[in-house]
Amino acid sequence: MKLPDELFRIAEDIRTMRIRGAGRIARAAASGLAIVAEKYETGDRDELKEAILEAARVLVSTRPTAVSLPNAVRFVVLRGLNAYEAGADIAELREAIKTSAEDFIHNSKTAVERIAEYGARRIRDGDRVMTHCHSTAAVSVLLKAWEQGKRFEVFSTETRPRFQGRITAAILADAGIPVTMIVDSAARFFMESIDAVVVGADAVAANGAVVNKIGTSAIALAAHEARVNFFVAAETYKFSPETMLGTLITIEERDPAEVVDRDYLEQHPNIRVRNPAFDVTPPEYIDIIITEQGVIPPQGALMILREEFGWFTRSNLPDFLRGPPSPAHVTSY
Ligand code: RI2
Repeated sequence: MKLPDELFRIAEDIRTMRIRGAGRIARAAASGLAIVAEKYETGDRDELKEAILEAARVLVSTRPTAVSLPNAVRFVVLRGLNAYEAGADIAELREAIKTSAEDFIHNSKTAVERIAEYGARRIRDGDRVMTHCHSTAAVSVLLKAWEQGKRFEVFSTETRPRFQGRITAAILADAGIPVTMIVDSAARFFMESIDAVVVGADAVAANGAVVNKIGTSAIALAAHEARVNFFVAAETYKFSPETMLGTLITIEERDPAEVVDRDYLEQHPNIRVRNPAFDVTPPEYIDIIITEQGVIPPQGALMILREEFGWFTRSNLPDFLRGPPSPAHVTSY
């Protein structure tokens, strides 16, 4: 089976974080499946189905934490499998995959726009807002509020070790929003002067816990201590259906060389460096989750999951799309 090179390029870009951010990863995965549907050379619908499943496997194995990735792949594959089982011929099967990928990408972009609208209502004139990492959803809330004429300032963490906070700060500054960049460990120092924290999410669990960039839970703890509102902006495809069944979300650990350079690691072989990419913020520290369906308290996560993923437990998905990624993908690259 020779899958198109473009598919492997997308997978590699996700793995190395050239494509990053939970929403972007999901849209890239959907487009990867559409490419396979369009370009995989065969006249046999069974072979095309296998190629799509193999492509799905390649994509979901790239990064283990952002649930948007398997959710996007499931959305596209499930419609393809349904068409296949309904007797679609090869052209119809190609079309089913392509249109469901397009639908996912369209819905995903619309969801971010709605989140911006709902979230902007929570930003007030004169606020000082803190954010962490680079989340398209969180940034869109801030940009929308600014566009509506609200005037506020933002404290943006730099976000070690990959410095995604620099992307956030640049986008906000380009829009004219006053922005102050701080090191991650300064979050508590500044918290007493902050009115609200807005972050994105890589995954939301059934109990309302939010998995987001490492450091988020410490910021949430500091916000909780200082009685500062803590908002999460997350599309519903970041909610994890597996957690309805009690599965824990896997936290990705990345290469120690992202934290300290290889020379240092070689000079100090007895120092162990660990690099978890995400952490878990418990629901008690979260005031609201802003979704495209509306604003919910974290306790409403299960309701969203039932509505959006009621099909999950009874679907005809293959096993590898129903469980968490294998532990092989969790070790550093
Ligand atoms: P959007 C990112 O993960 C960050 O943790 C960010 O908060 C989250 O995805 C959501 O991003 P990474 O890919 O979907 O930088 O809101 O590891 O853009």
